[in-house]
Amino acid sequence: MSPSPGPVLLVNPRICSPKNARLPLSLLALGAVLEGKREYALVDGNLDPDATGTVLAHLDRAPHSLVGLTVMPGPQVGPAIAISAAVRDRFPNVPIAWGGYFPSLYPEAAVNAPYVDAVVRGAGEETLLELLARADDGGAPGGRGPLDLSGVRGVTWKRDGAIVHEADRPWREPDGFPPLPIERLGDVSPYLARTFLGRRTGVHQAALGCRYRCSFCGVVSMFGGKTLLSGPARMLAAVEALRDRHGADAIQFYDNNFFDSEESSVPVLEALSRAGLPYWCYARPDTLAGFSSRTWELARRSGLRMAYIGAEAGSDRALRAMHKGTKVEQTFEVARRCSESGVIPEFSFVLGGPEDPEGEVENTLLFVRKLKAIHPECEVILYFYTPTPQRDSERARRDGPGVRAFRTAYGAQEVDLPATPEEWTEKRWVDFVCHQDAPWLTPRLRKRIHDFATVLACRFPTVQDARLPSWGKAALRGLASWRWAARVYGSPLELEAARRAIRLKDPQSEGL
Ligand code: B12
Ligand code: SF4
Repeated sequence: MSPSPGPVLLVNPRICSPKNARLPLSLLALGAVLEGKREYALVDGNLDPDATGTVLAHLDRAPHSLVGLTVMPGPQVGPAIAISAAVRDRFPNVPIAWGGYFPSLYPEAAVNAPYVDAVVRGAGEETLLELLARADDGGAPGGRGPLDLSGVRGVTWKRDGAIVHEADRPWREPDGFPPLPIERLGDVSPYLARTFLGRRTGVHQAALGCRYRCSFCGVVSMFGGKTLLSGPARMLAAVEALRDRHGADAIQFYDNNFFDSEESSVPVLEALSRAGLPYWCYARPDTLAGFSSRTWELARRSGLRMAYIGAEAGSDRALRAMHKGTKVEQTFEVARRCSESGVIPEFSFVLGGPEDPEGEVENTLLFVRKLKAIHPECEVILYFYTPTPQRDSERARRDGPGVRAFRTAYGAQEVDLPATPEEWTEKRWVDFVCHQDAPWLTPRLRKRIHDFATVLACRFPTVQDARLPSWGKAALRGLASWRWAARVYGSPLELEAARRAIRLKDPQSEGL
């Protein structure tokens, strides 16, 4: 007879400082499907200074059926390794599963570690339930035999040490999932941050995926160019719950592309007008540029204050090469529309594709100056072009849509991607996933971009820094203005020193 099912522990390893912590949506989405079915607890390393100790204490108290960790590529992999290795060491029989973008994009590397039994690719809700059923069959909690996950869709696991990829699990419409059990977090105040938008900013993701296929973007590999829209009713209910039950006075939407089309956006905007909260979201230049004046007016009334817009490059040629599907004129048009509507656009760029880094970078810097002339308050985020490896479509056609179609090598020179979680923690790979560096950039070009970004950040201090007093911003502006006017960006040592002393927020690394 199988023993009774044990509790589940869901863990968000540290990815940012406590002041930047936001509601851990990945864990809450999983908790939602466990509610009423299974005992579970959440541990958030962003707030808990000793997440490993807390996890071990939970496991000490009761034999668990599973420890599940959510892992994003980059800075979260190291803390995920530390927690998983400590669990494996003290409780060798408790199954450990990783889910989220890191294992979904790099499943072979993620499972290639003694402290990971299974990785969950893509959507986690149904896969987690099936995984738990298998763990129970295997004799969990705590004293399981080997896990047998054959046939569990969306899982990559190890059978007798060999990596096995089960078929992909299709994504389900977001409206079919239960509401997030936010009250499970206890006091949510630490998650409702003071931002440019409000004193208590909540977060929500309404739709899933993105139907575009920009060649650099990890969302393409995760969702295969599909959007699953959420109805306005569910979104409004979630926003009102954040407002009325938890005291949120502003919202940050995490949808990869909040405005899918004008037609689908109008009912969403109408619903948000009823909620009456200022909000931030991700958007595309072509969609926003195509909105009618009426829809722009509705967007303004709905509370849209800031939109993070993937401008990406300053030439149509570069945009075509990235399969972005937008035109630079649309970015200018959005800057004008935002300016008229009092919306602050946060334009992000991916600088220096491998074909023409020097020319493309100079062109983009000029483009940024033109945008600043149209809308001086617009924010600019400069990343390096380090495309997330996409699925190999030829291989997918040949072998079927399985995980083998993920690339294990990268770029024209076919550089091998890391083969273990540990290798992914090396600085060069963390910089790579954070778009902070690319192998083909020369030291001169790196410095040029760094210097430009410093002058830009000081000449136009970010409105997102709600802590910095206005005298600090005025001082930075004054110091940087001659350089910006004369286009002298080289070695701005005085600005770097001033920025350090004044401690201006960096939206690029911290988010809103
Ligand atoms: C919030 C967020 C952050 C926050 C983290 C939260 C916080 N502050 O507490 C911050 C700002 C720190 C952050 C940082 C980074 N992020 Co981020 N982030 C997001 C964002 C906007 C939302 C994540 C989220 O909550 N999603 C909602 C949940 C419900 O979805 P989910 O996580 O996918 O979870 C589902 C499944 O994956 C699965 N699942 C997840 N975990 C687990 C665990 C188990 C056990 C199981 C079974 C299943 C499972 O089940 C869930 C339900 O189906 C996403 C975009 C997006 N919309 O997802 C980008 C995103 C995930 N980030 C991304 C990246 C790359 C980063 C960075 C590493 C780099 C960068 N430049 O952005 C940085 C690190 C920067 C640094 N210097 O530290 C990429 C990942 C893809 C890629 N290109 O590799 C995304 C997709 C953005 C993008 N479009 O490129 N990020
Ligand atoms: S960059 Fe934006 S629009 Fe393009 S695929 Fe990614 S999420 Fe979609």
